[in-house]
Amino acid sequence: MPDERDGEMTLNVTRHFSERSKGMRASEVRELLKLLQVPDMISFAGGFPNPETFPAEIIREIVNDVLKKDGGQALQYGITEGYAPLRECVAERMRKKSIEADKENVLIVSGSQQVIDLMGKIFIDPGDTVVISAPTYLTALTGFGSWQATFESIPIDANNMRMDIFEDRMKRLAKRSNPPEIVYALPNFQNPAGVTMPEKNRKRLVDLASDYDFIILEDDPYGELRYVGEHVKPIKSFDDEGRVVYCSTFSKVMAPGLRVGWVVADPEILKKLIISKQSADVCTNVLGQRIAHEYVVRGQIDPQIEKIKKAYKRKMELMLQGMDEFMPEGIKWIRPEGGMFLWVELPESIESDELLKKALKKRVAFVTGKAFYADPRDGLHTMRLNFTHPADDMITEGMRRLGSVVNQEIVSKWDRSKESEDRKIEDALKGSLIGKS
Ligand code: PMP
Ligand code: G9A
Repeated sequence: MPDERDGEMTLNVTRHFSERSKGMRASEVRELLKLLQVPDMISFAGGFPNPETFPAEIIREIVNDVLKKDGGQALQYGITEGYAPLRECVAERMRKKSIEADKENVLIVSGSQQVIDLMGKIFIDPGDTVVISAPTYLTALTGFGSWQATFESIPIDANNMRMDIFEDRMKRLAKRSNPPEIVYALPNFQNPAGVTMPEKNRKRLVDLASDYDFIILEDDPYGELRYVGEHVKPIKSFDDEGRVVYCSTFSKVMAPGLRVGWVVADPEILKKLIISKQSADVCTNVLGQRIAHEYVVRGQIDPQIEKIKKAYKRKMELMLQGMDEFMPEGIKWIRPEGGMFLWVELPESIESDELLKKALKKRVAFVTGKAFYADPRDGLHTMRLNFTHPADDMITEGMRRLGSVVNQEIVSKWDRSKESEDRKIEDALKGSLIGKS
């Protein structure tokens, strides 16, 4: 029934929302984006590529050529599976990464974000379990969460997901009537903590998938962005049962605005993903796919990756220098080997929520660590810093501002705890004979 107020019927829309939508959670990164328009704001918040790396001129030429030669097709609806020559190119690139794939195993998607949604749609019934690392990519939490998944969180260390804890948890969960459906893994330069899974853990994960009968979603948007150390083979390359679904994207190595990503899966899973994509968006942006395809066949992608790696390595080093220079004692961080993020642990006395409010006033933004946990009580003293988006000099300036906010917070916390200690001493003195003659 509509509500009646002053004799007029008003809509109470809340009661029309589905149960599913009631549990949906907004992405903190997307919300913070709105603040970033403030002049002088230096943002370490969104996982944004640096716009100066975008190959706008080459894309302009490609768009011209494609529209001149084939405008009729490039502006038409495409098939849901994706532009066949692009699927072919992607499969070839996958084979170079030791993933056995041909065109038929590849679906082009509207950014790899869509894969999380489609995987939720095809595998998750309300209450089904998705195993995640803690912390994990926040839009995986909101994405699987919107399909009413229940999360099992596995802590991380410098080697990504803690495999000892993972195995113990699997043993326990296997006894339940509905053991985990999906393990969501981010093996390379994980978002948010920047940590990478060693090869032996990747192999172990695949063995465990077989033992405990779950599907792995391997999300790999950052794999190409390694600045130090050696490339590690994808989890999918160890999969001979078709249990691993691999996805990646052109967002971080070309331009995220194109919204072109891909997924590699065995035919049975791929077919379901395709059907579920049909009703999501019919097909991926066709012009975007044509641009990505031309970009690859014109031999632009590998030099572009090299160029980006060089710029981001420098930015990462600038941020690390800023940490060394401006952060007080007691702050810990993980040195990433690639990717886009630095994960910072603050002392127990500092909550990153409070810190963010103060940092924003000093015109520097970050994402609070708790956004990356399924349990809202976790990660209160952590934060994620993105080093790829700001200009080089802004990284140093942003670190100076952030360092001063952290220092002030530590001093004011110390002052407050000293004040309360002082009060206790004063109270104790009142009742004692010290100083009384
Ligand atoms: N997965 C992870 C871990 C990400 O960090 C991102 C983007 N920040 C995505 C998926 C989605 O990227 P896109 O949709 O642009 O391909
Ligand atoms: O803007 C987005 O949603 C993409 C970036 C994600 C992130 O900051 O992790």
